Amino acid sequence: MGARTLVVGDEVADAVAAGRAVVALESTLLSHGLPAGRNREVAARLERVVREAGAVPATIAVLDGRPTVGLSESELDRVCDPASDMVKLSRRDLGAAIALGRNGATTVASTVALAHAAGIGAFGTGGLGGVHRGARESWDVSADLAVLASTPVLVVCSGVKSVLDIGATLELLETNSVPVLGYRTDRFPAFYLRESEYGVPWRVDDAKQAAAVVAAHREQVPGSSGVLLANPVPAEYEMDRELHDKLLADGLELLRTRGVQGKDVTPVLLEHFHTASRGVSLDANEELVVSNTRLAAEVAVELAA
Ligand code: PSU
Ligand code: MN
Repeated sequence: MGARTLVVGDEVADAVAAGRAVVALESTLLSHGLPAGRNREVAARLERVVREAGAVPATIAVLDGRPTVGLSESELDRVCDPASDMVKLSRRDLGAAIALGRNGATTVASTVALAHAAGIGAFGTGGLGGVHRGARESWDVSADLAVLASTPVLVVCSGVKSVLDIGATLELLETNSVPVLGYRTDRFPAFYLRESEYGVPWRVDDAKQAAAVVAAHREQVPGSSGVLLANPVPAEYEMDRELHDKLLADGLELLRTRGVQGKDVTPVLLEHFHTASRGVSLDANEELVVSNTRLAAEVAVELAA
């Protein structure tokens, strides 16, 4: 990604140049993960939370073929407007969207790539993409994993969605030398649920510790992988496990009968959860993204100190 094509907002560019804390935010969770209207409120809330923690927010998207880091208010309006017809862009899609002048929302993979190109080292989101169930046949493994393997950006998320094969995802993260830290937990979280059946290799208990690990990792393994900081959904918003398991079973069945594949899998499943739970999963989703974004900002502030 040449600096020539990257558009960086003034506030973000100034903060990066001065070594101040900046937090990248993705746009796919807005355009493809949340319903219209609600997504704009969440976009504003995320930026507010970053500022309250003393950092500068940088929401990322491709607009009219311009990869943009640090969206303005009107650009956030566009990203959240269904009429903009945002394409879900993984990292491989960036060149096409840029060359063809399209509007696109960035996933974890493409957000991390563009954040790194702009000199940003921390990113808060909802759930990382991973190895899908049945990947042995479908080969559906999110590009999020490969990008994290090769890009030194801290990603704060609530683990991966339970719709994925969590064990296989953790194995691939290990293969790719991506450190996984549990935030105040010894268990790897499962998005809507605070705990999966898998443990984390390392635990940290405050932002300072997390920042120290990130700094040491960057120093010891220069220019290599990112770090995953896994922060469970706030307890009061965790979904009931029984309801969760039923929605998941129904959702997987829905994918099968509708023949949903590829990049549509995650948005269709999220939408199924949101409607079938009558918004319960939506509240959980919003609160976990907010909590992860706040933590990303706290760690970014420590890293900048
Ligand atoms: N987490 C959310 N909502 C989302 C996603 C994650 O709370 O919409 C998105 C992220 O952008 C992530 C993507 O990178 O889902 C993974 O998609 P796939 O499995 O197609 O790689
Ligand atoms: Mn996929």
